[in-house]
Formats: sequence, C-alpha cells, structure tokens
Amino acid sequence: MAANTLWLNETLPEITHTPYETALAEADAAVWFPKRICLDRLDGAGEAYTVSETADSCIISGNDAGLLYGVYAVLTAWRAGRPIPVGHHAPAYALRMLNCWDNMDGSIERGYAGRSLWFDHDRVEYDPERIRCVASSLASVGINTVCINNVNVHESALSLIDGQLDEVAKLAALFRAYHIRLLLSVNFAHPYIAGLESADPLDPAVREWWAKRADLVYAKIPDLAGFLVKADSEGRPGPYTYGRSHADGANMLAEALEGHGGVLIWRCFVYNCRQDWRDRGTDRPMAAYEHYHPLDGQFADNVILQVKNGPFDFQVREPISPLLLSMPKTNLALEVQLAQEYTGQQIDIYSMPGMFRETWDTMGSERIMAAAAVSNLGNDRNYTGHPFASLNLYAFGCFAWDPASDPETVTRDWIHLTYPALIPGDADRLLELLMRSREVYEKYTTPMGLGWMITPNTHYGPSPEGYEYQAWGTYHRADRNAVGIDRTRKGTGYTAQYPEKLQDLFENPDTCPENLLLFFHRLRYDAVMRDGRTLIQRLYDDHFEGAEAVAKMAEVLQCLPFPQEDAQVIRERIQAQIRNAQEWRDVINTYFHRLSGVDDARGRRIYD
Ligand code: GCV
Repeated sequence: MAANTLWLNETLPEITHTPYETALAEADAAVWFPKRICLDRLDGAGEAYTVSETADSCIISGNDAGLLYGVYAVLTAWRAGRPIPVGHHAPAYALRMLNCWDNMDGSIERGYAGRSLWFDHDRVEYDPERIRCVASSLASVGINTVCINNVNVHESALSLIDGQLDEVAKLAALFRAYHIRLLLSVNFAHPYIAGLESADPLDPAVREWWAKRADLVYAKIPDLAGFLVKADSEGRPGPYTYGRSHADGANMLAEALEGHGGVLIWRCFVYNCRQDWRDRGTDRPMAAYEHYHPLDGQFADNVILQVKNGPFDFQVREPISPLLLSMPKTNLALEVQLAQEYTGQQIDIYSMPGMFRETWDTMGSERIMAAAAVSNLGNDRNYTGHPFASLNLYAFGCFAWDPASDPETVTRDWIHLTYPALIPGDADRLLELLMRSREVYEKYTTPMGLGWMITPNTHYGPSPEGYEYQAWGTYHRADRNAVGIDRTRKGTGYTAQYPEKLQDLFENPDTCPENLLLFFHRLRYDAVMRDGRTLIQRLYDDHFEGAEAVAKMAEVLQCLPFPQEDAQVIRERIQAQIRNAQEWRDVINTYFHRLSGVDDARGRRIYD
C-alpha cells in the first residue's frame, strides 16, 4: 500500500470514461478486461450497474455513479482474485453515509486517527489530494454521503451554513467528483442564537428562518443531501424546550428542505443523562423506544430517524435496538460507530464485519432505508490510526450496499487490496486474526454483554465502578453475590420492547444468547452456565483467555511482512494492546474476586 492511500492503490481521477478504461486496462488485461465500457441510460436504474462478460458493453449503468461503482467492483474482484461479479448489482439503501464528528478547530470528537481532514482554525481547510484519496476510497465501497461536521454543533460550526458556505461548496465539489454528497449537522437553536426570540418549531418566524437558510445553502450546494440533527440529547438544544415533540421539530426542518430534495436525518440517541444512580425505576436502554415509538407515523416523508445499533451506546456487544424493529410507519437509518470509542480506540484490534453481519441479521426491517457510520478517519498518514481499522470502514461500505455481505469475504478482499504482497498462507493468518479480534477484545474487557466497566470520559482501559455512581444511567450493580440488571418483564421491563419472538428469547436465561446474558439478566456468581462452569469462573476464564489471545496475536503479527510504514505502527499498537489487555484482566478479575471472595478454580494469579 502506498503511503497515502486507504485500501486502493490509485485514485480514479475524473468521472469520464477514459480513466475508467485506463484503470481497468492497467488492472490486468490477461485476467479479464472489458472490451468496452458503455454508459447506457437505463430507465430507473439509479446507482445500479450490470456487469456482463459476453456483450461488448461490459459495465452498464443508468448513470455515472453506477458506472463508477461497477468499475470499482471489477477492480476489487480482480485484485482479490475473485471471479468478476457478473450480474446486476443495486444498493440496498439509497443513503450510505459517513458521519464525521469533526469540529471546526480541527479536533475530532472520539477521533483516534489524528485531526480533521477538512477543518482547522475554525475554518474549512484541507489538502485536496487527501480529500480525493478519501473520496475515491469511499466511493469504491459505495459510500455516497458524508456529513462533515460533528452532531454536537458548537458555535463555531454555525458558520458552515452561513459565513463559510463558499468554502463548504468547494469541498462539496471535490466529493461530488466521486458521487458523494455532503450532509451538514445543524444546531436546532440556530435561529435563536442568530437573534430570533425562540427556536420553537411551531413559531412561523422560526419556520421562515430555516426555509430561507435552506434556500441560501442550496443555492451554493444544490445537491446537498440534507441536514442531520442531534436534539434534546446530552445537552444539545431541541424542541422539548418549547414543549414540542420531536416530530414537530423534525418536520419543521424537513419542510425547509423538501423543495430542494433534501432529507432531514434526526438522531434518536435521546436519554436522561442526569440520572440519579439510586433511581432503579429508570433503565437507560429503554429511552429511545419510549421517546420515539409513540410518534410512529407522525414524521414527514423526507424525515429519517437515525437509530444506534444498540440501545445503549456502541458498547462491545449490545442487542439490537428495539426501535429498529418497531417503527413500521417511519423511515429509519441504522447508525454504527467505526470510531472505536469503546472498542479499543484504533490501538486495539477490533474488526467489525462480524458485528455488521449480526446486526443486519437481527434487524431485517423494511423501514430501514439508510445506513450511517460514525467515521474513524483522521489526518494520520494512514487515515485510520491503526492500518487495520480501515477494514471497518471498507466493510461498512460493503454491508451498506449489500446487507447480505459475508464477513469473511469482505475481510479477505480488504487484505488482498491492502496488502497485495502477502503470500496466501500469511493472508490466511491475518484473516483468522482479524476475524477473531472482536471476540478477543470482548473477553478481556466486558464479556457476556456486561458493558460500562470502562474508564469514564476517555473510554479506554478498565474502571469497574467508574460509571457506577454517575448520572449516565450506565450501571451493572455488582455486589458480593451477583452482577447485572434484570431487564426482563419482571425486572425493568425492557424485554417487552421487542417483538414477541425476541422477547421470549431474551427473557429466559436458558435461551438468551450467552454473549448477552449479563445485558438482560442479573445473575449470581454461582449461577451455572451452559457448559457447566459458574458465572464467576467464566468471568475469570474469559479475562485470562482474552489477554493470552492478545499475546498470541502479537506473535502472529511479528511474523507477517507488512510494508515498513505499517509494520512499525502495527508493532507499537499491539504492544499497547497487550498492556491494555493485561490491565483489564487484572483489574476486573481482582474486582470480582474481592467482591465475591471466590478463588479461581485453576489457581491463576489474581492480585488482591
Ligand atoms: C457526539 C456518546 C459519545 C459522545 C457522542 C454521543 C453521540 O455519548 O461519548 O461523544 O457525541 O455518543 O452519539 O451523540
């Protein structure tokens, strides 16, 4: 991999036929080469494309975007040593979005790969070459929308739809060359901050303010995808201030965008972040459903509710958010987080294709019409901090295009694209390591769906009671006998938010998937697990096994010949991961040992 790219070796420079043909010609005429690339206007074909080996017209699409996707698909298959993907290919969702939490000062909220690629000094600032490289890589996996600014829209970011529109428009043009449209996060209180008496969504002056603002924005960026809003969440302003519902708020903004063909994406990450830990009547995972389920059917056609994959907040393992299964009359977007906030911060290896498979398998709602991912990009040389973290971005694109994607194929393709020089045996070892990495991380941090034993705020490293007496609603309530919260109908009632089949599955500890047991149930340490071990022994074993597995990963990585610039980063980060895994193992095992007084049946060292 050259120093300045993600998984691609080159950036397709312009959207005309010639560079496509050149790229394919350079690929390898001997393996498969389309004799001619044809751009046919097929009615209603949208971004879809057809690859055929027989006719003259080998990649056919109704528009340039489809042609671009077709070319990338052929290149990918060729590089990955797979057969050319003959047939018709259409994306599952019209919107396949990256959400960047970039701030105007160049910092990135929950960013682990350096600083922003497009903001600094409270301005839009970028290196066009790097933007082209990123845009080209995103397009190669079908990502067609990028929200460039943080959903927490601080004061300096208000200028993005005001004073800095020309700069945003120039950036939009760079992305447009790769059929990527920009999306902008807006602040619900903007009209009030700008001098109106309120931001009340039912106030005609506020509606007019937003309508005019949208007109100005679209005059400069006619293909803007729309606005993204985080409202009444973690201190952000929203319609509740005025006694209005979130449907009132979203519909008001949607109305301003409608005439321009824009969509309004409204996030459902709403919960009480000022909870009293003594309060057992409030169970945070229930919040999103409680806020939005009653509003089903009340949202305008161009509103999409964006829901995090799990009901909490991107923990190592969570069940699917019940909201994704219970809004039959509302447009929904799934939100996942590539930025490894709770999952190792792009220091520890944690690959997500398996998680995407599970998420899409349990989701299956016809109302899902978009997929969004919180970005893991930054201005580090390799763009993602750890070179392996780019797999998660690549995989997200694959799943957002085709939710039936296979994690192993996706991972294997990414390896071939990124490290073409690896011999097959080495590629297999890397594949196995990556495929197992999520389970390994889960074992040494918080197995069985427990969650929230992480260091508050920074979210790296262990702190078993760090969140236990805080206001965030994130408790495990471990005592000397048991751990976890009973979320069954007899407990907080959370399971009742699921469709019947899932309710029954989760309700009963005997049928609940073992990796979610402590999410749904409060269990005694002497509870006997399905394999005969006690819960406490399973907790000890997982932490020991997880840390051991990281040490083994380090041995494997040491033997793999990565390009020099990646090798050093990989070496340094696996050493940091070893230290992190040992810390988790020792802190968590000691914590449970002190509480329970139960010794490890295998006599391994637990520090007291
Ligand atoms: C952008 C979590 C993160 C916040 C993030 C928030 C969100 O709480 O810690 O940094 O804010 O999720 O998704 O809005």
